[in-house]
Amino acid sequence: MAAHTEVDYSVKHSLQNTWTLWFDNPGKKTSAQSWADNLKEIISFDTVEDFWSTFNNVSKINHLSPNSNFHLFKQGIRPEWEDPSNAEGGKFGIQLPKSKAGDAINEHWMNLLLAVIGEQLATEDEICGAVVSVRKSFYRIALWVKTSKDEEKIASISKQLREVLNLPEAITIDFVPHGDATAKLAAELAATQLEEQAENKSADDEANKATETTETA
Ligand code: MGP
Repeated sequence: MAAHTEVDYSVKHSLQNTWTLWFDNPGKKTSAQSWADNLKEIISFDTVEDFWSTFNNVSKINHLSPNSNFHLFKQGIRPEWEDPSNAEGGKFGIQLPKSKAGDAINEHWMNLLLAVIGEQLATEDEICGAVVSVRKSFYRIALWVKTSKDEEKIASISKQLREVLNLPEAITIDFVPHGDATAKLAAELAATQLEEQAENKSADDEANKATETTETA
């Protein structure tokens, strides 16, 4: 006769790290200043069971409105380029057209999360977090890592990522150092400031002209 084993459902299984889920939806394309204000910390968990109750209780990715992002990061790392753990790093991005991905995006996102929290990637120390982004015509899942310079590590993580996500060759994984994004943002900010200065100057010139005209009249 088979031995009777009792399963204790109250036992929780620890993860190696504590993870924090964040959400943001700026509603429209945002400026860098307002970006951080939109980030909302939702919950932190450190067990398999709490991961599932979180995952099962948040919106499915294909139900989110465009511009939404979920971020799952190791506790203590903010999902921003500016965080010291991200500052020298970069992200692997996989873009999936909405028309093709459909609700399969939920499975891709879940597989990425399981790989990350289950420490399935050999270079676990390099991992900062994972992001899923909903845009008008595509979804993007991304893995944020600490390095952007170690080409060997980058190639190895990319290969592992393709394996754990079971991605066909036709889907490309790109890698972008965060430095490129911050440089782009700095250039955009500088351009906006120059435009504002030019606008202020022409407003001043108009006002001066108006004063001169009033004085001569
Ligand atoms: P995004 O969502 O990473 O890029 O950043 P996406 O969807 O490819 O859009 P694109 O416009 O870059 O092509 C969108 C915008 O959000 C950026 O341009 C920044 O203004 C802001 N932003 C995003 N992130 C991840 C950060 C960040 O870490 N720090 C700051 N300061 N702004 C950010």
